[in-house]
Amino acid sequence: MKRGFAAILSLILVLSLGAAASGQMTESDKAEVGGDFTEVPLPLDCTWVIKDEVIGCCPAFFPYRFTFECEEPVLVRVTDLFAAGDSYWVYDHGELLFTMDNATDYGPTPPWTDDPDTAYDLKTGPWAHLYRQVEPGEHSITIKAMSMPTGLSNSTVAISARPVPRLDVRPGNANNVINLRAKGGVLTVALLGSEHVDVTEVDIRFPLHLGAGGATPIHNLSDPKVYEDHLQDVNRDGHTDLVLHYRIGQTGIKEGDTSVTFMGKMKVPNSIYDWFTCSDSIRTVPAKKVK
Ligand SMILES: [Ca+2]
Ligand SMILES: [Ca+2]
Repeated sequence: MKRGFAAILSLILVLSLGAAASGQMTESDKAEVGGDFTEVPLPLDCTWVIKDEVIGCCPAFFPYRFTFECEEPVLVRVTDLFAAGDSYWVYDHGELLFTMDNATDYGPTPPWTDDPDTAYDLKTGPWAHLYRQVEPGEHSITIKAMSMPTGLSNSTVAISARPVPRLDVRPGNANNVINLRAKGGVLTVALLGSEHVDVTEVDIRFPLHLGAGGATPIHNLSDPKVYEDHLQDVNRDGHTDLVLHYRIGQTGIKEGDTSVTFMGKMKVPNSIYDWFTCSDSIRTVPAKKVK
C-alpha cells in the first residue's frame, strides 16, 4: 500500500471513528442490520466460520448475523483472512463491541493466508484480529468492513466463539462465605467445565489470578502430578473442573465485597490472545477490629 493512500485511509478512519464515538450504530446501520441479513448459528466449539464476500467498499456490512446462546461467558474471536489489510468493526445486537485496525506495516503486496489460526496469531502477521468477552446469554454479531486497502470489493473474515469456564467459589457451598479473620486461610475455587468448556484448555503457563490482589495458586500446577490432582469433577456433572487454592490474604478481598473475579487465559497456538475473566458472588465475615 502506498503511504499517501495509507494516510488518507487513516484520516477517513479517524473521521468515521469520530462519527461513531458513542459506540452506537447509525440509523442507516440499523436499517442495514434489520435488512437482508442471513442468520448463521455460530458453533460453540471454537471452530472458525469463514465468509468471503463481495460487499462493495466501504464501510459495508457482511450480510450475516452470527448468533449463539451460551450459559458461560464467551470469547468472540474475529480475524481478517486471505489478503491482509482489511479493518472491521464488530457489533453485538447493534452495539459496537470492538474495532479492529488494519495493519500497514507490510510492503506493496499484502501477505495472504487461508488459515484463520495463522491470521489470528499476534506474531505471524498484519491481519487485523481481535477478541472480546461477552456475558452469558444470547448474542447476534454483525461485522462491517471499514477499509479494504487492496482496492478490491470483496473481503474475507473469520469468526469463532469460545466459551470460557464459570467460577465457583467454595465448590459445594452455595453461600460462598469468606472468613477474613483467617488471614492465612485458604480459599478453594473451581473453574467449571461443561459441555462447551474443557478446563484443560486453560493455559496454566500464564497467571491464574484471583481477586483484586492478583493472588496466584498456592500449589505448583506446572508439576504434572500436582496438576492432575487438581482436575476433579467438584459438582458431579460429568465434566472435569479445575480446582485452585489461594491464600485469602493475597486475594485483596475486603470486608463487604460481594463478588470476586478470576482472570486467566485459554490456550491459543503461538498467541497471547484469549484472556478471560469469570466471577462468583461472595459474602465476607469481617476481620477482627483492632482496638
Ligand atoms: Ca460455591
Ligand atoms: Ca464438573
